[in-house]
Amino acid sequence: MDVKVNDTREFVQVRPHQEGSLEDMWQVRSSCESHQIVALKCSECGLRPGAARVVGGADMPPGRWPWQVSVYQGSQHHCGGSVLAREWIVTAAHCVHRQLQASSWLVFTGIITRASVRQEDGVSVKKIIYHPLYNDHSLDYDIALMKLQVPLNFSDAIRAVCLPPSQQDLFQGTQCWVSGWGYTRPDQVQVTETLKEVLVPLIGTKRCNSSCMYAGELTARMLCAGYLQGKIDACQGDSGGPLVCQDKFAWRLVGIVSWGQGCAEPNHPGVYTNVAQLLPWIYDITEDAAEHMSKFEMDYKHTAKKQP
Ligand code: 4AZ
Repeated sequence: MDVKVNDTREFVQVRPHQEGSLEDMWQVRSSCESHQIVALKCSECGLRPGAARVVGGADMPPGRWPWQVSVYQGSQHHCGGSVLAREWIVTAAHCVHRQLQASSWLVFTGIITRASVRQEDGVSVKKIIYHPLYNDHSLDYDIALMKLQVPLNFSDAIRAVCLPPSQQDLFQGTQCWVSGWGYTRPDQVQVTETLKEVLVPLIGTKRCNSSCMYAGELTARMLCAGYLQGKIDACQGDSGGPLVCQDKFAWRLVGIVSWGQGCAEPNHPGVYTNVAQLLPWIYDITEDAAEHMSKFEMDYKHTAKKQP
């Protein structure tokens, strides 16, 4: 049912416990005396276009990872990133903190193959903000936001990813995906031509921080994903890009490619920025919390408020 309210200064009041049809329960009001406003908004993040097709076998169809962007410094791919909203890209602080001049950067969206990139299609950056607690030595708080000069036009190939809820049990073994144009062999110092993806299961932080792995180097702002036997991992050039996990509702940005000891080495899985730990900062900077707040997050806030 559609409820048409003339302009944004009007409210629809829904009376609880009233018999009759839904229409009878709606009352249009010009103020909200209870000060209890519930806004409903269609959430469009984290969805792939319905009709993605694999053309010609192994090539990745555009729109498989529609939030994946390539962040260029000058005319070179420098890092990955993800679309959070029409005007916001999220990437790693270590990708950008040495060069905060916005005009040095360009963002390319909706691409799979870098050869198809025309410099003039890059979107200019208005400002770059990295986390105030970012530590260049430990890579703690490895997150940065880029505000774009012009909002993106969303399409089947360009869409936003959802953020994770602040409280979610992410179990060891959860199957997540990392994508990027980074090195495909640790000894081959070259970014790839086409976007690659790999499935990487999450690894518990306790385990990843054990003496045979990262021996206490991981902070609460980090998480691990990958394989103890090595062989499959993110690598240089993937930094800043997305680690996404799918839940019942959508794909969510659980991690940002951050660091690791080498690439794909045994007992040294990829280390990712733990996005769920940095949500207040992201919301604060983008000033648009409700836009990409997940259903879980709303539920959580709701129940948290109810408690005395
Ligand atoms: C890097 O140098 C880098 N194996 C990114 C990811 C990983 C290692 C290094 C994870 O940007």
